[in-house]
Amino acid sequence: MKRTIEKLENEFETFQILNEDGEVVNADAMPDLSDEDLQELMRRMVYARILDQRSIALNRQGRLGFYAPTAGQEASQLGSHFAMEKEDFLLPGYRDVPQLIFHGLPLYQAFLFSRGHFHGNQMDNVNAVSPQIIIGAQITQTAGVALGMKKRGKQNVALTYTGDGGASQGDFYEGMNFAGAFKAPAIFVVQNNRYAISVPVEKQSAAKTVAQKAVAAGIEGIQVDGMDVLAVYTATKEARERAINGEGPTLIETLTYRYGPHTMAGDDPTRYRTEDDENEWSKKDPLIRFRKFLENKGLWSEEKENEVIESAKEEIKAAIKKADEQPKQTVTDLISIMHEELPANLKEQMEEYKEKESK
Ligand SMILES: Cc1ncc(C[n+]2csc(CCOP(=O)(O)OP(=O)(O)O)c2C)c(N)n1
Repeated sequence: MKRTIEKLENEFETFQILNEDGEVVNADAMPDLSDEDLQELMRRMVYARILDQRSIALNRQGRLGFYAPTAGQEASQLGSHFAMEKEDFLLPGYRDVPQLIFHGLPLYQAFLFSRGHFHGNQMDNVNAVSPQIIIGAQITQTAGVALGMKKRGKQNVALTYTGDGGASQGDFYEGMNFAGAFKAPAIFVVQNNRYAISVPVEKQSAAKTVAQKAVAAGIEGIQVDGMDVLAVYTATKEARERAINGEGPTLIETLTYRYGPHTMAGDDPTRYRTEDDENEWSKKDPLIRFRKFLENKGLWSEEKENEVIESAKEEIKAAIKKADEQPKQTVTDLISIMHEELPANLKEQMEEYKEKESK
């Protein structure tokens, strides 16, 4: 029995294209991306890094509410998202705001989501649901959305994100099993940043890799260097092609790290992570690695990066201003958006609050 597990686990090698120095170590797997695409990938990662820094500052100033830092995870988040088409359906977790923005959600709405304002959850013309807070719930939802797409004959996928903690939940196995049984066009991206808040991945599961969990569901699984944007993109692109060709779902485990705290609600990573560990991972930084790769090709410069940083800052400033200008939400707003036709108890409450709010 033990030998079976060992044999299986050894099958899951980490897929990588760029090493820490930005050198191509797997030329055969190099994706077919234009120079503009490569630059766009870098632009998105730089933008996300700036958005993260500004969101943390805004949170500290009391101008944002819930916020889960993203620095360190840019390649996992934006490399995978880059393989998606606009018509594909995105089911993000709470840390996946950058993907949601690049899928079409205006930034001011992402800020409203952070503040708990209902308009932040209104996905008008964006094929997505708002970020999931219930760990693992998005996996079963994704199986359902993907099956729906298949039944409608669409050539699209449903893609979801969770963390290693999510991969330790019951919903995770259930969702993958269901999607596998129905060969639903689903992609499950597990961003293994090594901790579920403070609980290390080794304490969550006896499995050596998250990717191997695909096997029991009868679906493909791959472990990817989550600090290598090209590897993450390539794995996701292939998963998407397989899914729309009717070959079923894929589980993608990206090995990554969040530099910041779990959320801005008081988590202190120094209580469960060592400085050595943090230093080790910062050497793997996805931006440094990809910047080196692009600079060697003459596709990136300090000047270009500064332009991206400045325009990101301007965009963020304008978006927070727009978020500030939105009308304060009322209870009647909340009630009115929940149902097409209100049930009797809510009709009653609606009247009650209309009265209160008119004063
Ligand atoms: C069902 C459920 N249980 C517990 C929580 C509390 N909780 C919030 S975040 C979190 C850790 C999740 O870790 P992981 O899935 O690895 O994602 P990460 O935050 O590292 O991106 C937990 C346990 C929750 N939100 N939902």
